[in-house]
Amino acid sequence: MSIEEYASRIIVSLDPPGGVEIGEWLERVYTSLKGLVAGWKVGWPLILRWGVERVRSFLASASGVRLLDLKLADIYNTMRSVVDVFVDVVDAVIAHSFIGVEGALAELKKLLEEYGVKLVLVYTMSHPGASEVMDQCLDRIDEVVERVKPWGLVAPATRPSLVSRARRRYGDLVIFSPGVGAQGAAPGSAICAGADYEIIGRSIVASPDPLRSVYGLSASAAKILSSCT
Ligand code: BMP
Repeated sequence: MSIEEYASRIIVSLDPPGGVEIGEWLERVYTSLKGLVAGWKVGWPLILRWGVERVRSFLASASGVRLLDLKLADIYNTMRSVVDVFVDVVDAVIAHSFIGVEGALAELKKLLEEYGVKLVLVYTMSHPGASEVMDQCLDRIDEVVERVKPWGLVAPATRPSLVSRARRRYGDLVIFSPGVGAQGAAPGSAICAGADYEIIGRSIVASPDPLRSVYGLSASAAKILSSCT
């Protein structure tokens, strides 16, 4: 896989590092990588530190896939009032699957469909503690995924067997895998396990030269990907 091919499978998690001037930092990351990476994930760290209006205007003009990662986990009525703030400037919204279908994910999916926005569900998470509870419930989570039929899933690069499990069950869903780089998973490893995209934050966005970091990640990924594809 070439540098461009691997980069086109990266979603950059735009979580601002401590101490940066956010406008300058975002400009540097975005202009270095736009057109090269697949897209951007925006969540609480950027929204709370930079403000809703600035984040909205960045998203409105950003090219690439725009994921809103607020990990929604509430009753439908509350999720709707949160989603309403961003629904016109994002392509997909991430919600937790453990909240269940009725009164929550069924209605959220319907609302997003009306806006032409896609739903991505968290399958299980990348931190070690996810194996204490979330991984134990995957059979139940599978029932939710099968009923809701989201567009995509988030599955952990740090536990590639679970990425493979999701891929085996859901051949047609788009799988996003966080955990590459700062959390320890090797670049390319989640793609090898069946992910479509690797979500990468700190290894790119905390670097003074994000483009160089993507090149470095791509070089590591090339070795892994040559043995699995
Ligand atoms: P980093 O590469 O800096 O670890 O960032 C990963 C990003 O993906 C963060 O925004 C984090 O909140 C998110 N994430 C994760 O790390 N694990 C998950 O299971 C789900 C996530 O959304």
